[in-house]
Amino acid sequence: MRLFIAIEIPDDLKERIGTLRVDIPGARWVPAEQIHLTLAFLGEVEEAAVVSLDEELGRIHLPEFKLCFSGTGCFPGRHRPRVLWIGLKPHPHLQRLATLVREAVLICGIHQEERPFSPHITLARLKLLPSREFDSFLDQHQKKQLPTFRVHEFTLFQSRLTPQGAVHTSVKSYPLAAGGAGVG
Ligand code: 2AM
Repeated sequence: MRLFIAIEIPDDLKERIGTLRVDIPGARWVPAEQIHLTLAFLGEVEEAAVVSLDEELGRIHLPEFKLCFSGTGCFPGRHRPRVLWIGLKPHPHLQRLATLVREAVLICGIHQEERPFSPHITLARLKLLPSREFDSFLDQHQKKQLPTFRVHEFTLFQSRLTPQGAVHTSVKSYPLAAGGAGVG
């Protein structure tokens, strides 16, 4: 199974983020219903390892928390953008959750990319060099404000690659403890 672990975004926010979509040459926009915040990308995982992964993810105990969006940007840089994203204000619980999730993956012997966790929500993937439309999108949304949202669980997703693009299905969600102190 091709797997990743992410935080789901509430439907109303996904719709709202979806409305940011504009015509940028070479941009493949993430469909609104697929918008998520990736904690760890696992790639292909053997069925046997999924059982222990489920156990390890179930051991994670953290309080729920609130997240705030914070502007837009791109990876790896503005001169050669590949990923256009919306950022999130750093939150200690988010960082801790990503660390625990990645440790759980490691304990199960599943290989994962060693990219440091950089909280973002991918809006579009880009195939061409920056255009006027791209520059004006970033300029326009640099200080974009969106409503905060409460993170009360994280989810193991399966990603199936199809000729029409990746199809994401939720495998299982893991709750965070209710009543945690939020920020923002
Ligand atoms: P990102 O868009 O937040 O950067 C599911 O495929 C998710 O896993 C993607 O949305 C992507 O997160 C993340 N991911 C990280 N590395 C990946 C890779 N090598 N191939 C596909 N997805 C990857």
